[in-house]
Amino acid sequence: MSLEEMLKKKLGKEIAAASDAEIYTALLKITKEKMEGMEHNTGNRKLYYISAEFLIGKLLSNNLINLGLFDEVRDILDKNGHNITAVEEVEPEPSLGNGGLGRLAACFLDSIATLGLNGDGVGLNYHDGLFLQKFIDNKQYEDKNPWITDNSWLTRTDVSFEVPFKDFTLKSTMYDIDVPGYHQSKCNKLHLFDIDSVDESIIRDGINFDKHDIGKNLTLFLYPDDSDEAGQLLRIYQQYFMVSNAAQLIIREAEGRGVDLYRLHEHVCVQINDTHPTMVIPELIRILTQQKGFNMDTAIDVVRKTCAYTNHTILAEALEKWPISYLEKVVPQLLPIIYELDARVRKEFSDERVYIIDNQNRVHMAHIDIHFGYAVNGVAALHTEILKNSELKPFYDIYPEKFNNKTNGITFRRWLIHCNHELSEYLNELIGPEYMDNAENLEKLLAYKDDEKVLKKLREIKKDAKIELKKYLKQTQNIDIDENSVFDIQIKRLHEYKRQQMNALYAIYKYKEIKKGHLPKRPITMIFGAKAAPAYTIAKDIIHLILCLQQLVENDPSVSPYLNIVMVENYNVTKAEKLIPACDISEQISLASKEASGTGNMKFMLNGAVTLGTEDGANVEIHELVGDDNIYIFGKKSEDVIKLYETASYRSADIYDNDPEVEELVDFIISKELIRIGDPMNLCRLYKEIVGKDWFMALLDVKDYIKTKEQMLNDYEDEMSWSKKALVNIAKAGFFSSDRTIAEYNKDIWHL
Ligand code: RUG
Repeated sequence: MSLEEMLKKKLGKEIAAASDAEIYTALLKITKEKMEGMEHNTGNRKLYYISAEFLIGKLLSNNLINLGLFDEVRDILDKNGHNITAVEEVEPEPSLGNGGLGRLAACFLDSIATLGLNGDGVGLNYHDGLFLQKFIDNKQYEDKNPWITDNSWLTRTDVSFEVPFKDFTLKSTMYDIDVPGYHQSKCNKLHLFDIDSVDESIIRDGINFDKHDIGKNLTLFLYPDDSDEAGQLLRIYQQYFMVSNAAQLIIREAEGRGVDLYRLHEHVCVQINDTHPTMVIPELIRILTQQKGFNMDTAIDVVRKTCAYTNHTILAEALEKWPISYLEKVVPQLLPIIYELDARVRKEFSDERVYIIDNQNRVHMAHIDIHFGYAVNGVAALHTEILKNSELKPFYDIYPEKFNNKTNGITFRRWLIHCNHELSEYLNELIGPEYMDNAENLEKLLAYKDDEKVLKKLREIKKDAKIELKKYLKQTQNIDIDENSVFDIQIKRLHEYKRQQMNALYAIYKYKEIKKGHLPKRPITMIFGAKAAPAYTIAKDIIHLILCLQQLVENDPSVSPYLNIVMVENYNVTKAEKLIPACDISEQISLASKEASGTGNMKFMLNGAVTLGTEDGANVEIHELVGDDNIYIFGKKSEDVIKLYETASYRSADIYDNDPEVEELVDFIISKELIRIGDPMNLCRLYKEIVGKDWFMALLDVKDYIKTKEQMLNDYEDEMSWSKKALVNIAKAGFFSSDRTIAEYNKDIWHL
């Protein structure tokens, strides 16, 4: 039966007569059936990629692309008076992640399947995911974010385990999402564990709920507020539930394959994505010793050869440390094992910085991973060097052979072929489709770097994407933007180290310049998108500042023709897919040393934006690849920043007091213009934070930042030379394909 006939049959009516929602559901069912009929990848060693987040985004188009059906479906819909973009709109976006960490896990699943490797994801089925962001009175409010509908990509399986906690046991249910590779005949799975008793009706006003009622709340939200003890305990419940299910699944599947558990490591590999799944190590040891007759030495040895850990941050506050007293309340069965692991470390090493349990009775999760796993990797070259030479130096001194770098990557299926059809079709025409299978072929584009026709076409494609974004923002937020302006975009989690506040200071600078009559050659559209963690006060104050600036500029007719500030509400994968193709200037302005890698930087580059960035994370590798002429680098280097921290010698107040230009920008946060619009409490708190502390040193780099951005805006006016920069960025992006990253993981760590 042809695809068109199948669709008609599923719909029970003519395609032309069906609604977009009916077509979406029918396509979902057809796609699911196709994937259910596919065999799973096989191999002697199987990977389990355990992660608290899988930011998978909408799946329909991507699944169709990977199954090779997208063009056919688009044509069938066109022929019948429908449009695939409108059908895509119907799909709810699962918000199973927060940012780069979760999106990386999703890109990795795509690449693992594409390379035909035997590897599944394991995580949790959060019913309301990360919160839905709303702006009310220029402030962020959090609401629930349900995404599971009657017809979803989830398939309920009959796999179920008992997960023992101190005071009760919970029975799990495993749901699966199929993961097809690009043009592959086999596929993999994402396993999401859940409990049947979860109860969404306990959520009241926004995202508040009773944190104690674990039987009802366990899988409601990703990252529930952990600013109090109940919140932290809930996170431990979630983490243990995730890893206990994972461990039981691993053992059951291994036994099902006839694996001798004493040789588990030869057949299984567990990748621990950040520290959230760390408890899988003591849990596996517990199961092997208590249920499978292993002695402690052997269990530790086997588990050590099975587990590998990826570190995604050097921020101390993001490296989890759980108080023993909390673990005691939730998972006392793990404590004897954690004590045993700590005792072994203490026996072998005298340096207390590498102990598992510190003198405040807290368990350092990353330390468990490093001692009792066989590999530790950072996610960009600079990040791994910082881990080895400073953050994790005492561990690197002990285990140099465990440390390795795996520079992050992104799947080109979603971040080029799907989100930018026009560009990918033009690339096909110019350099042939080989880049879709091997991204390094994008370099063929360099042959056209002086071809005016190609450069002009690239500019036209960018303009079309800007027009699309303009329509989208009008429709979704009733915001008007000008496609002839420069689009300067910063989209990422809201965090002080990412320095959205420094970008806001640039907005203040530009506003003041325009007020003084210094008009830019071309209007500028500054776009932000970011969620702040609900309990992160200063991050919310920064959002408030940006929204107040947006209102100020919008209502000032002497400024609005030249500057537009837009904060996109509820920034998510779907919005990123619209924003990234339309971007001219990609803002990657973290304080050097603090951004482990970044992956947005790679997505922007692939879509022909030029980076404005510090020498941080993967920006360093982008810089090396594109060369000085095709990136704008500013700010202090990571060595200098690390020294400033070590010597505790940074004082933002000194800069503020001694530099009237900086003082003028910062003072504007509490100016009468802004106080009239905003909440004085939030604005004053932010002002004080920047003058009195500025932990992530926005004032250190702000002037260099402004100067470099001005240079960029100037250079943008030379259309051909800018377009050439865009071309070089696209051509050099091949290195950042997650297929390359996964091939490296497999060669160096997984050996599947
Ligand atoms: O902040 C990092 C990004 O730099 C990185 O690109 C991404 C994927 O490796 O992970 C992000 N990350 C780190 N998200 N959460 C954390 C801390 O747990």
